[in-house]
Amino acid sequence: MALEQNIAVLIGGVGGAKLASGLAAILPPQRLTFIVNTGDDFWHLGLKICPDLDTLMYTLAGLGNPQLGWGLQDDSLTVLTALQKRYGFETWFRLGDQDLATHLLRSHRLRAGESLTATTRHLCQKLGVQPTLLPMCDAEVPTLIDTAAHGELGFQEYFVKHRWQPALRSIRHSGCEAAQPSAAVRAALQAADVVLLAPSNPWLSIAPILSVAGMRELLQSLTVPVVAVTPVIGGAAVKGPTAKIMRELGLEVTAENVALYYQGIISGFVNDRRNRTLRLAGLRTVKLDTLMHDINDKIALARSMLDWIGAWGA
Ligand code: FO1
Repeated sequence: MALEQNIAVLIGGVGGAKLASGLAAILPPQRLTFIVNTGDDFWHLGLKICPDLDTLMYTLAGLGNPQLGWGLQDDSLTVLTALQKRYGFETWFRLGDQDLATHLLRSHRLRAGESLTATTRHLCQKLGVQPTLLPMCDAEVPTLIDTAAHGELGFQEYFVKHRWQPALRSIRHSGCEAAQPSAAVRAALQAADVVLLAPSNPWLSIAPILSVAGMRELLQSLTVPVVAVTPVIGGAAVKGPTAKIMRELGLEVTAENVALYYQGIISGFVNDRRNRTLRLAGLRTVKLDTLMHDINDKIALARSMLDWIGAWGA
């Protein structure tokens, strides 16, 4: 893979952050842009929480909590404990003291009229994160999950409070029709030599990005490789609710069904060597080891995927 090529990555969640680490380890940071899901975002205790932006930012800054996959390593819960013990304010959403600094500063800057794109750039700069992190858009497009047991839930209510256990009936991206890719997102995609869809949950983490009005058309207008990485390995998801959601949507838990979900957007698909071979008209596929345990696995997957794509043109 020629290292002077620009890579843009659609990404969200913990699974995507793993591949991000591998890409960031082998690519010059000025060649790497992440377009991040903000459908998980919500206002909580008067603060704007952006889980997927923060997970990626902390991970790339080397500050992420490796056990949890989100939040900051070595954080504490003094403020949260005071809220609960002194004021009886129970919250199911665990916010660490140092993590709160991020939410306080971001909320302050947003309230001062700065865009989420500009605020994210400021936070990344302060943390020394060199690749570019772009929210998918600057408008709020909250993901809402309709469930049999509790009706419609906000994303974090579904994912954290109810631990993604309620059966999911449908998902909607509120405000997506009025949103648009930011100028920075548009520029990054048009400058990309390769676009990747990270092994994030397609329905929860990538779908919100694709729901932004004009985003699908923008991706379909590109003439460069657009390649997804399977989040499904051996009929299961590596982590989180992907497999459960596929079953609840009446889909067999296969890489084919992920590739079909992305049909019309992707020209390539990185399948896992444990999965059965995938054949879809017009789609280039390869089988790689997509299970990432440590940084070496992440680098190996990033390198082998970019080498495979780099050989397309040959
Ligand atoms: N996930 C949990 O399972 N429990 C939590 O209490 C929790 C708090 C939290 C705080 C900040 C943050 O950036 C992420 C947090 N997450 C928590 C993870 C978050 O719900 C997920 O990472 C994404 O929304 C889904 O990928």
